[in-house]
Amino acid sequence: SDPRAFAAVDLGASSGRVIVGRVTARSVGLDEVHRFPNLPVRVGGTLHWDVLALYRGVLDGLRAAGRVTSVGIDTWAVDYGLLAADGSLLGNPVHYRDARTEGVPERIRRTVPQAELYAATGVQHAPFNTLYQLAAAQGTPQLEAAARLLLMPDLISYWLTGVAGTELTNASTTQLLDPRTGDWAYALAGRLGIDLSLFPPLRRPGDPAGELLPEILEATGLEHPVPVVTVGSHDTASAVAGVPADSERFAYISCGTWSLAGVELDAPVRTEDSRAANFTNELGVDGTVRYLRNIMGLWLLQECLRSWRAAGLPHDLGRLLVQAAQAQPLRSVVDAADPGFLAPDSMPDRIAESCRRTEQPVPRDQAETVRCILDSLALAHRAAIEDAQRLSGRHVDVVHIVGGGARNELLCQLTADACGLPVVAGPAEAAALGNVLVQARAAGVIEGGLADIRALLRATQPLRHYEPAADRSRWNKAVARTPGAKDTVRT
Ligand code: ADP
Ligand code: LRH
Repeated sequence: SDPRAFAAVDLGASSGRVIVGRVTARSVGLDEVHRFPNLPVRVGGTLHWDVLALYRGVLDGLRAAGRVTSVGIDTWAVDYGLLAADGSLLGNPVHYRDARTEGVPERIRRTVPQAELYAATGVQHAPFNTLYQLAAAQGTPQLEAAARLLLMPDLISYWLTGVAGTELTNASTTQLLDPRTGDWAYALAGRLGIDLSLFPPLRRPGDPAGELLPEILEATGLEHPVPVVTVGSHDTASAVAGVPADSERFAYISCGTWSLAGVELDAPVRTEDSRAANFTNELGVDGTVRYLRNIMGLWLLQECLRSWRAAGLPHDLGRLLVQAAQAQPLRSVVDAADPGFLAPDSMPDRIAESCRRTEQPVPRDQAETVRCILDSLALAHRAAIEDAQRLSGRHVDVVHIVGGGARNELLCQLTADACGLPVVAGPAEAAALGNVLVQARAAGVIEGGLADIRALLRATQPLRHYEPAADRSRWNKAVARTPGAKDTVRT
């Protein structure tokens, strides 16, 4: 039969893209119809997302997509827009890297101890969790005036359809949801004075999310009706659905601006050990739990490139990676899970400073800085995958790397070597694929569960295989140089 087309809107922290997936029961083809940069803007001392530029990118992408069966939207987690009673946006959404949550977790912990927060939500401690952002916003005119809060993908969906909802996988990143019940953590929110009625009703991947409004059809040249389907609207949920695993015994690294590394489970792990190791239990597609750790990821590299470009230094990623492959391995490493790397700016200096602080040689040139970042990421990947297995009891034989980082051959090989496990790299656009295939299932084009979606991906997507080097001793020794890598809770 003829393939059916589905549009995935996938907004990542570094770029937005609209990708058309053409799907039959046996085939999946992707066509990237539009990609646009995601450039945050600092104004009045606050770091914002340029949400209207992103929205324009979405509209341009939908126009370029042409006739589609449906549209699905996923973006990064935790951030939100506030709406007035008339539906207008109250101010520009704040970026999760903004400093407004500084000191807020400490304040919250005086009301609700960390152990209770973890027991109620299963969410890691990270300063950008929606819970802390809302606590930081308490008493501001915007929050006082707000009638509704929409998480980023739900905001885009609302603008396209006029229908408001809160998608579950992304809601699970707010630190306001109980992952056992899949419903809000009412008691916790009550104690903190957070008004859960701001969130519109929960909806799940596969649920209908409305239809493109007449004005959108006109702006994009699409023909009525075009349904919007709820997908795993947290990009990492869609990316993990898009991992081409062939059994339960796999670890994944959703490797883009962040590295999200862990395993897929049936139920959350909320032990004290798990909390201390800063693992999070986010909800996935089809009732799964994404048990993972946040690692700074390629952000470290993106920020170095941005600094070098501004300084007039070479900043071609491909060339720097070739040079980094020739640089001395494991000369110095940093803790790639350290929240000290969260904020933007002067990344090469901060990496040098971290090396100095830990009494390691400071990178002497750009290639050594890139090598330091990639060695450090490989070590952090290893720590997360070892800890995930130990803490969950789920053992793995293979590491899947998906996202833009799957295109970084050096990083994939270093990760295989550090973990002592084979790495399967790809697809780079796993989030778009997870998004498209959940839509295709809702439309009846494909059937079954995540295992069937993954079998289809294995059969259709080009993947690269990396075998680990036989000798891991260098990596074993390097672990001692990143004492923080195991204990990422910064209290
Ligand atoms: P996000 O969704 O967070 O915006 P992506 O999954 O798109 O991130 O990954 C972006 C990253 O992927 C880039 O910062 C870059 O490091 C890496 N990447 C993309 N293409 C390549 C490539 N051809 N070679 C090496 N790395 C690449
Ligand atoms: C990756 C991601 C990640 C979150 C972070 C805020 O894009 O969604 O899963 O922790 O952004």
